[in-house]
Amino acid sequence: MRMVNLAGAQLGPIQKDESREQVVRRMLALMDEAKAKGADLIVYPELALTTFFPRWYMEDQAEVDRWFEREMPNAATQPLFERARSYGMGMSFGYAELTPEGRHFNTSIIVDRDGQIVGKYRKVHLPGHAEYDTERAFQHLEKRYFEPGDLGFPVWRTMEGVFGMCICNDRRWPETYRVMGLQGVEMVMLGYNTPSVNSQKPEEGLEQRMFHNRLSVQAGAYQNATWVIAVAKAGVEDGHPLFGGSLIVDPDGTIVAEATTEADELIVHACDLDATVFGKTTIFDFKRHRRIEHYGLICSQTGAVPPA
Ligand code: CDT
Repeated sequence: MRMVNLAGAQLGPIQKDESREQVVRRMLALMDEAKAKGADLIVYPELALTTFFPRWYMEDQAEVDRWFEREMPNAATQPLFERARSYGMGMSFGYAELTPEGRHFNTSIIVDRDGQIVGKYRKVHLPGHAEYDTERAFQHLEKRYFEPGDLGFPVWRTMEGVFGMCICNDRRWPETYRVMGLQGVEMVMLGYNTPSVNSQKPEEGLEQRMFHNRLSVQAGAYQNATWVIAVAKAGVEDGHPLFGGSLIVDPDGTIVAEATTEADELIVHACDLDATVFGKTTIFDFKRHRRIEHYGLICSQTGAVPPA
């Protein structure tokens, strides 16, 4: 058995005027709770340090850039790195990254139990739009503020396993998990900020939206025989509700832990990375059963093209 005592640290809402330092204090409280529960890896949401700022339309680049981190760790996040290292706990969290070259990404990192950043992922599937959309009840401007990630979907051998990351909307795309599955991923870590209301389909109920969340994560886990942890930022941010439902799914596709609130909440599960072996070597023995001669369209076109 290769056990990872895994904690998902769901964050409740972060308001626009909350500072990084205030948020980090909440993250540290969840880390303390995770330590008390025996966790050795903690996963926080997408854009964990701030409100979900892409809902706000901004034209002034300086105003945009104040939501971004220019280095990691930095003064505000250093306490997270220090406490995690003192606990011997790995961690992953998302933040808005501004590179020295002036590039903007929606990023997450994996930090090992010695406090070293061992991996970085930049969100590939950016939802929403780039210009103000008068048709929407609220904006989702990720395409305005971020470039698509340029690092692909790497995995890392660390903490006695094979770990990968993706971010929010990525979880809805089977390609995300498959590319990591083809690298033998055993644990996919992801954070999300998902509005409780679909701005383009307001009649869609919350239950349906939560169903799609579970469905995407459970399918990705089962079809690639990997653990998946998906962690929400939840609750009402300046009048805009995000749903919770953070969950841990085993390599059989079964939910083993799920959050019940829309507040700061920890979910914990002892995950055996060896539980991935059966699915990887029998049901989805990729090398024996995949028929790549029939999958060409996946990499040669984006849109669907029905016959004439
Ligand atoms: N943050 C993020 O990617 N959220 C999306 C909502 C997209 S609505 C335009 C999600 O897939 O959950």
